[in-house]
Amino acid sequence: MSNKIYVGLGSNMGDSFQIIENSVKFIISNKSNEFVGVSSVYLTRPIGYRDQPDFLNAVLCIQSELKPLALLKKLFNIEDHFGRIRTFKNAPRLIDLDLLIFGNIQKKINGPIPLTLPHPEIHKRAFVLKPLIEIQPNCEIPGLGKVEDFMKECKNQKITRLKKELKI
Ligand code: PH2
Ligand code: MG
Ligand code: MG
Repeated sequence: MSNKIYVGLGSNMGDSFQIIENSVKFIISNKSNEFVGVSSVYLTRPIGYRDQPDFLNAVLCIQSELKPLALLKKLFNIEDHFGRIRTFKNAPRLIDLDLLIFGNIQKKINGPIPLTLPHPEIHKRAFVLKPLIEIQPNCEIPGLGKVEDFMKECKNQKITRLKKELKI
C-alpha cells in the first residue's frame, strides 16, 4: 500500500540550501519513493532553543510504499550521510528530516526508534505550516484539523520565503 507523506527538512549549519536540495534528491532517488512536490525554502527563526542560527526549512511531499519505521530509518541514514551529529535536543544541525504526516496514520510507536504520527509539534510551527500550505492549501493533519486554521495561531512567528528555488 502506498501513502502520501510529508517530510520536513531543516538546517542551520553548513551550506543549508545545498544540503536541503541534496537531501530531497537523495529521498526521491529511492525507488520506493515517488516525488509529488516540494515547497519553497524559508528562512526561519529558531523555535524552542533560541540561542542558535536561523534555519532554512522546506517541506517535501512523496508517495511511498515504505512503512513508517522503514522510511524513518532511511531519513536517519541521510542525516548521518550529511554529517549530522546528535548532541542535545533541538541543537543546531546540518540536516533534520522529520516525518510530519504519513497518510492517515495516527499512532505512537515506543520502540527503540520512537515515532509519533502525525508529528506532535507541527500545528505549533509556522516553519512547517507555511510550506505545507504552499504545496497543499487544504491540507488536513490527521486527527487534528486544517493546517490553515493552525497557521492563524502562528502568525507571530517570522518566516521569509526565499526567491532562490530548489533544483530537483
Ligand atoms: N527544528 C526544531 C526546533 N526548532 N526552529 C526552526 N526555525 N526550524 C527548525 O527546523 C526547528 C526549529 C527541532 O527539530
Ligand atoms: Mg525536527
Ligand atoms: Mg528530527
